[in-house]
Amino acid sequence: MERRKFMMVGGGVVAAAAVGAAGSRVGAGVGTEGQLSTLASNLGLSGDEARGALQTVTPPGKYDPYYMFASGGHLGQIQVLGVPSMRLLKVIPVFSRDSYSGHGFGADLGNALIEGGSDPKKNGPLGWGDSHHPALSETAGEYDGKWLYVNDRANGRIAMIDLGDFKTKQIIDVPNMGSSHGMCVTPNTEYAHISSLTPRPITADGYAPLEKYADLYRGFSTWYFIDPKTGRMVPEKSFQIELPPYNQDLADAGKLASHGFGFINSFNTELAVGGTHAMPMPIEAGATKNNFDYLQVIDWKKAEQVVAAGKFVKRNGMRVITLSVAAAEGVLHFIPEPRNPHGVDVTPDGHYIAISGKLDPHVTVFSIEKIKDAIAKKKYQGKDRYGVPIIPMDAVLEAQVEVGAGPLHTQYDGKGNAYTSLFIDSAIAKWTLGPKSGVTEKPFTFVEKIPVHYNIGHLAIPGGDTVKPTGKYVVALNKWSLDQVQKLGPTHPVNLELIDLDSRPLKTLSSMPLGNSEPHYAQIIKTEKLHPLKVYKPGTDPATMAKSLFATVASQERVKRAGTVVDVYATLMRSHFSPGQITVTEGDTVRLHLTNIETTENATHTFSLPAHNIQASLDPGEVVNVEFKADRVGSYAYYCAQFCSALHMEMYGWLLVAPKKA
Ligand code: K7E
Ligand code: CUA
Repeated sequence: MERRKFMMVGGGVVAAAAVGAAGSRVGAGVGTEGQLSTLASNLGLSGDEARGALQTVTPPGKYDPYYMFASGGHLGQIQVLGVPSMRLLKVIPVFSRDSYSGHGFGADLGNALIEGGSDPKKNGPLGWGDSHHPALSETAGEYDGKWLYVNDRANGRIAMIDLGDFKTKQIIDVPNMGSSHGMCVTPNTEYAHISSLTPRPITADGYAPLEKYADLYRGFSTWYFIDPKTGRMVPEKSFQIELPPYNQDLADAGKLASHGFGFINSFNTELAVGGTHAMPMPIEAGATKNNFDYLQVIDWKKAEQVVAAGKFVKRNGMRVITLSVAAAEGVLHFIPEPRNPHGVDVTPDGHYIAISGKLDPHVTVFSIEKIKDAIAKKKYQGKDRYGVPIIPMDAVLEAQVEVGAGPLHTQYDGKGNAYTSLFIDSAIAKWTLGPKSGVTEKPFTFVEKIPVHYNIGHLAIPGGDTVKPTGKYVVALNKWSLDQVQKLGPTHPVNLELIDLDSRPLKTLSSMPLGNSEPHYAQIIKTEKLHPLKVYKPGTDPATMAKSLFATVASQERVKRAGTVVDVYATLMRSHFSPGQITVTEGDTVRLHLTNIETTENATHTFSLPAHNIQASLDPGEVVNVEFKADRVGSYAYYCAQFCSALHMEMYGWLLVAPKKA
């Protein structure tokens, strides 16, 4: 409200912006145009900079209208930002250990996820991951704010985060895959899809010499069935489709007109495996010889039927439709696409699929109607070396729009416009899908370009990959910040830039260098769509969201001993642990059952135990179990690491590990 009032002062946008940016400098901000423009000019702000500051300010105590869920790259987490303020509000640990939240440092849920979410035969135990593509759950093609899925590019894993408590609840090591990239959710969250990036041998031990690459290495497209009540992935109801050993890149699920289909880009149809010291041939050279790679079109509804008919093999517990069955049953088709594509993005109405080839200055647009028609009429130009039918590109091509150098990813504004990130140009290109855009009557026309700083990867618009984008902003997720911030040593932060979609030409509102890690993809959802918990019901186990068997109430704290196993039922409350002393004997197994009995939101405590690498964090109402072997004699002061009250410093207790009597 206040903002609007300022805006109306003689239309003095510049003046108003100055208060937004530097209100504290003038003490009580006085809304007269003269003072505000003086402020703006004293700060050396241009009109656009001042306007940007005003349009992005979220005043103290007010909420941002959008959440942005951005992946955390090789820090392995999810970052939650408010839009348009671009403030980093939370980091949700997923694949990597995190001592702030106690994820992977002794607390049972985090430990189970981190240790259990890897297959010891294949890759475990893993302590980090590389989160790339967050995918919010959807109902009827729109984000519903319930769950979030994300892939681990490094190890081929997939995770589920509950947006009730913003905690990771499930990590699955995807069988038969060693890495992953393409990740998406189908329009009614029927499936979370994850595909491999680098192929893996289908041999029993996961090894095969590179001379056997074409025969023994395979990619996979995995469809994890999602329990509609819990949001959890159910491996027994899921299936995989075997793919050639091309590199599978990004993936997107069809919607509306293309519902039931999945699209995965591929590169390296050359099957390059790199060179040796004696015969240098980098993969980048070997994998860029062909002028065309393939868009892989998967009919997942048909795949469901093929699996139901029993036409699958079981590999490492997963139901797999082999490549030959997928080709024969019409589950899999290929379409040539300009070489080395990266992004594939279905338009909000589902009619078109936009492909960006890193080495081609165009966005290539395919039509789902034409694809369906070609499949129905078996209009094929032949088969690839694995027997997969190839649909001629001409038969399904709708348009090619020249956008600039290094196009990667496309998002939509719901008003008929598309926005494509240009990595090499360091820019975003705007182009129109059709007359609805109001920009031009002519469909598939380049409109304008806005520079970004620098090397943009993904871009994100609120709802920009759903059936109903809600527009307003596009966030550029730039890999490099170069000269944009003061010097920090050779590695600079990534740089997010907020761009106003309603301005013509497009204008940058603000930039937010992020010194945390590299978000690859992000999705932006309206704040009102989420309904997070304030506190847990007393005694909740976050793994099940039900009452924990170990929940303890005040005055019921106790220590039980059975041989060398010591069970401690403890509570945490401002500002003490009960019990405040725990005495065990060297060699005992200690099982701590901790309950935070607070009922006030924000009243989080930790159980932090020095010398044992144990760190657990407990939200109000939460139960956490910690188990360890007391194999080091000594006196240890466990404490609460969260400054929770005036007597927080006093919130500690003693663990005594007494020597074993000879
Ligand atoms: Cu382009 Cu993993 Cu989506 Cu990074 S990927 S940018
Ligand atoms: Cu509890 Cu500090």
